Amino acid sequence: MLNLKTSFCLLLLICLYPGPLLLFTSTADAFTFYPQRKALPDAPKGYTPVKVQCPFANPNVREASGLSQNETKWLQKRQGKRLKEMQALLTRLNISDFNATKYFNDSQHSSLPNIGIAFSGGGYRALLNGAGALAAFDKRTKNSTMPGHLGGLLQSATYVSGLSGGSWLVGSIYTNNFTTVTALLNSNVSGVWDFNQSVLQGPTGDTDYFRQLRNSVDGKEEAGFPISITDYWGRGLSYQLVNATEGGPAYTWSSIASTHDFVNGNMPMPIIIALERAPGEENIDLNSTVYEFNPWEMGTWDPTTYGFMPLDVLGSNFTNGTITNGTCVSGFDNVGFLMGTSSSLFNQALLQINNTDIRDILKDITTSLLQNLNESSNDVSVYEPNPFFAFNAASNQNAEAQALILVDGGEDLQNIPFYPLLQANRKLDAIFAIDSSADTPTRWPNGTSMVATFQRNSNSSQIANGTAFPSVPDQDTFVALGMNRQPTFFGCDSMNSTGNPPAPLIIYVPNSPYTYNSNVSTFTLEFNDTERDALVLNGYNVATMANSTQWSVCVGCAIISRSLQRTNTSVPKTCADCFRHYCWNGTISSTTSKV
Ligand SMILES: *[C@@H]1O[C@H](CO)[C@@H](O)[C@H](O)[C@H]1NC(C)=O
Ligand SMILES: *[C@@H]1O[C@H](CO)[C@@H](O)[C@H](O)[C@H]1NC(C)=O
Ligand SMILES: *[C@@H]1O[C@H](CO)[C@@H](O)[C@H](O)[C@H]1NC(C)=O
Ligand SMILES: *[C@@H]1O[C@H](CO)[C@@H](O)[C@H](O)[C@H]1NC(C)=O
Ligand SMILES: *[C@@H]1O[C@H](CO)[C@@H](O)[C@H](O)[C@H]1NC(C)=O
Ligand SMILES: *[C@@H]1O[C@H](CO)[C@@H](O)[C@H](O)[C@H]1NC(C)=O
Ligand SMILES: *[C@@H]1O[C@H](CO)[C@@H](O)[C@H](O)[C@H]1NC(C)=O
Ligand SMILES: *[C@@H]1O[C@H](CO)[C@@H](O)[C@H](O)[C@H]1NC(C)=O
Ligand SMILES: *[C@@H]1O[C@H](CO)[C@@H](O)[C@H](O)[C@H]1NC(C)=O
Ligand SMILES: *[C@@H]1O[C@H](CO)[C@@H](O)[C@H](O)[C@H]1NC(C)=O
Ligand SMILES: *[C@@H]1O[C@H](CO)[C@@H](O)[C@H](O)[C@H]1NC(C)=O
Ligand SMILES: CC(=O)N[C@H]1CO[C@H](CO)[C@@H](O)[C@@H]1O
Repeated sequence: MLNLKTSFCLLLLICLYPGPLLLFTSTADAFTFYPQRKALPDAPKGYTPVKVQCPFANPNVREASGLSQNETKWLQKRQGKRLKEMQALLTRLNISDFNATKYFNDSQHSSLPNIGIAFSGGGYRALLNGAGALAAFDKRTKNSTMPGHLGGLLQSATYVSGLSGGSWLVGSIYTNNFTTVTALLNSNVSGVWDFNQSVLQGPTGDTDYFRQLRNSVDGKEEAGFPISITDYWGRGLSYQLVNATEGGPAYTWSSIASTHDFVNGNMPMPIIIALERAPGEENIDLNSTVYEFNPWEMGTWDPTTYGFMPLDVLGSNFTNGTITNGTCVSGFDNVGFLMGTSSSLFNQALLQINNTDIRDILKDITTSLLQNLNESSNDVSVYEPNPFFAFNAASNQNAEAQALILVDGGEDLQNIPFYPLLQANRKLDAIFAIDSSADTPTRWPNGTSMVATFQRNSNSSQIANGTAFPSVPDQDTFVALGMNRQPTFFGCDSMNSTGNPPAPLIIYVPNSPYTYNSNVSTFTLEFNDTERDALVLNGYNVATMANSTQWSVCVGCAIISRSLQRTNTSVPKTCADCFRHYCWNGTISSTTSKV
């Protein structure tokens, strides 16, 4: 499709025309082509996936034995851009006895720390608390480069990951041209992030919204692709997160890979995750296969399916990793569908709608869709045809399944999306983990997600495949030592980890009340602007510890910690003090002081 669009652009000399170019307007066959400049809404027929000639010769599924060529090439671009950002950030963070300009010039390129930022699930609470942290890390946010602030960390990062509510944050930022949180919150201009009306009401609050949801999902079904509640859920989310007018039906995740600024390495790489439900499996165990969606591919590093497929041809009929007849599918990887998949636990919200007119419009949801599902399977997202059909048949639990079933990324209790950031191929040095989980009865985190990821990776011989994750204590200790109320570093000793060390350093940042009681329920779907903004501001304060200069310098130390080891540089005294203060030192405390 790209070639087609480019040729139209050249042929008609309308490359500067900013809007969609309507070539056909009959309802049945309305194809909308966009000029290259605005690359995101690139699906050929809105939400309906279409069969096309394969865009390149032999699209195939590859073994997960390393990074894709695309990622490797992109990283080279990104490294160049990050160098200056990292120097500027660390200079601002002002670590005494450490000259960032000198350090990164003197040593090899490998000294540049690789940073990832992970945004947990937890519905709108996670979206908004995460947004506050993202704003704090973004140097474009007003005042974020003043002393005690952390602006520039986003610009220095290589990866951002999101799961469930965290995937809404990541997805919304990237489909809105990597704009700022501040701009998105200005709903009158951005047209998104208006949560006054919930996703169960829609921006207009009338039944027309539900007719639009219905129509787009019908289109997909009529084209021969089995649907699930997630299709409706994802379409609904898109009106809040992508575009309020029509929910951006043509926005695909793979198109992120062709946006100009991303190609040039000007921003981190976004990854969202979901979990596999193996045939017959009801509960999602810790050993469930985790799938990631990055701009080029979807797939898993787990030694089960252990493969990646090219995302832009998701929906094509692969058998044992290949397409035999040159026919591909385009437009299946809709951003709303992917965000809906990552957050499919919320599918059940749609089932709560009691208005009979609306239920009538969405009758699929209550009748035919659920016929074959029991109550515990409302959360499924159907990827059919299964891209991994007959692939790695000996270990792939879905090798014989026509459909790949994915569910909410947090259902295995690993609510922080560490998974893509722990892969040794990605060589992460530090991961900022924004935890907006509701673990305790009063809906604050208590380390459950950290414990789950530690447990999964402890089982090295099997699903974890040698992945390194720092040792962490049990939840009682998190609570007793207050590590659920203020940031803590895990893995200060890089060798004290699961799998094959070194593990990245984890900067664990739990949601806690600074300027607002940000423990709103996961299933609160409606926020007025005052509450919304208060949650975001609190998230900013959570990440900066209310603009503490004592904390910001220690964030700098966490960033360079692994690099200092690699280059055999002695640890500046300031940093040694930081590590004494913020590192979990191995203490276990089973005093059960529940919050
Ligand atoms: C840091 O190092 C650079 C390059 O070596 C040097 O020009 C600069 O003066 C140093 N800054 C400080 C504050 O010492
Ligand atoms: C930025 O800082 C200035 C000076 O401290 C202050 O007056 C202003 O309100 C701040 N703006 C924001 C958006 O925080
Ligand atoms: C996207 O953002 C970049 C960088 O801010 C800007 O140069 C570009 O014009 C924007 N593109 C669109 C389509 O708004
Ligand atoms: C939102 O979508 C409508 C059409 O559905 C389009 O006219 C408008 O430009 C889009 N808004 C943005 C900010 O892209
Ligand atoms: C996960 O564990 C369950 C129960 O122990 C087991 O039945 C299942 O086969 C395991 N799955 C994988 C992928 O190892
Ligand atoms: C991970 O699993 C794959 C597939 O089973 C295997 O080939 C590879 O060697 C494993 N890697 C590690 C580090 O164990
Ligand atoms: C998918 O491809 C396989 C192998 O070429 C073929 O046997 C099968 O019928 C195809 N499925 C569909 C739905 O076209
Ligand atoms: C290739 O297979 C697809 C189904 O997977 C089918 O719709 C299409 O007609 C086939 N194309 C050819 C040229 O056989
Ligand atoms: C699947 O493909 C792999 C690699 O191309 C090949 O080694 C294997 O034999 C194929 N399996 C089947 C069942 O065709
Ligand atoms: C719909 O009705 C059920 C049962 O009466 C109730 O529990 C639920 O809260 C209602 N949902 C909404 C959105 O009002
Ligand atoms: C932590 O949260 C988990 C999950 O909600 C809960 O089972 C456990 O009791 C909690 N522990 C503490 C110490 O808060
Ligand atoms: C989306 C994208 O850019 N995919 C490219 C990934 O790399 C392969 C091989 O280099 C290209 O053929 C794809 O076009």
